[in-house]
Amino acid sequence: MSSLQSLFLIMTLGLIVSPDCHSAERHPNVLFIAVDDMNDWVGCLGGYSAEVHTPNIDKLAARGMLFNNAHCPAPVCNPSRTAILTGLRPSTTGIYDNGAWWRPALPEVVSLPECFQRGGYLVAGGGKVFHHTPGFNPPEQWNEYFLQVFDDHWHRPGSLETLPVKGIHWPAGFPLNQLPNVKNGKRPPANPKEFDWGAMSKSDREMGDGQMVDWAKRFLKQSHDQPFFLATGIFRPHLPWYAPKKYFDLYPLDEVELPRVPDDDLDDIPEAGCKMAEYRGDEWEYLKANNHWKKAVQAYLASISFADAMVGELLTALEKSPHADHTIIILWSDHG
Ligand SMILES: [Ca+2]
Repeated sequence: MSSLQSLFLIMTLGLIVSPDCHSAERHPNVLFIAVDDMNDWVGCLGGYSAEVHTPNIDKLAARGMLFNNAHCPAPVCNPSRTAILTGLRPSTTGIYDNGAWWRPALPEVVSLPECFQRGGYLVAGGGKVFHHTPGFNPPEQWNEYFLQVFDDHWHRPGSLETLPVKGIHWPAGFPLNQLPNVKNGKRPPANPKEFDWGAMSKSDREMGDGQMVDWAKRFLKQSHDQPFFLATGIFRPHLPWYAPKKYFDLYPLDEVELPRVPDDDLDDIPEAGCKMAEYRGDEWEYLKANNHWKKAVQAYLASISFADAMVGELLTALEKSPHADHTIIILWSDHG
């Protein structure tokens, strides 16, 4: 289980050396890329038993520093992200799940974007940086924010400000995986609204992540009076595993390998962890009973490769920008 919960980081730094460039005296910019729910199934970490297509992340790892023994602070979004963005472990904050709003619990804490803001940085964010439910991303800590655009029923303008709202949007043909329980809203799964996967007939830039990346590319094209901290939160490979069809085509179903699940996998896990595994374990049984395990793995792989393509778009935009030689790049995932 530990490999599924790993968090990895890649850092690179380019420093200005040109003597005629005034920005040599400035603090470096930071491009901070979060990828949601991505485990070690990337080429540079070798966590998947077969080939996985992550050329952009692998290229970044090759030119930077890869932290291949990093561990996530918690196996779900909110506590992991709160820990990363405040520097405090869940055992210090008391935030262990997705329901606890971090700001009222930590009124004195200075978050990472606030820290940069106080240090004279221009602080911009887009997509899912803090957890994506309402109130979890205090707007005053950003100079500019591009709200997350969802590809599923969350998708609506300004969704982070207004959730929960009326007018649920379902992708055409929902559920794309055609699983009966998902169609009928029954358990398992615990959350049938997002327990879906399939190829979308959309271009990269029509996807929610693609729209966020387009915004970030526009930000990178501009020159800025201050050094910047640009946080970009890519939502895939978080469920639902929707991605353009070309990413599914990378992984023909008959070539998809299932992960090894040892019988004693939970023997070294504390009781609380076993309860968590038990709580969602029925979803895996449901997949197997409906002949969907391989299809789910295929969709997760496709979503990883789509996220990798989004990382590539950001890196290319940075390379072409006036900031290319004076920006630290950090890539991380909150958990697998
Ligand atoms: Ca997550």
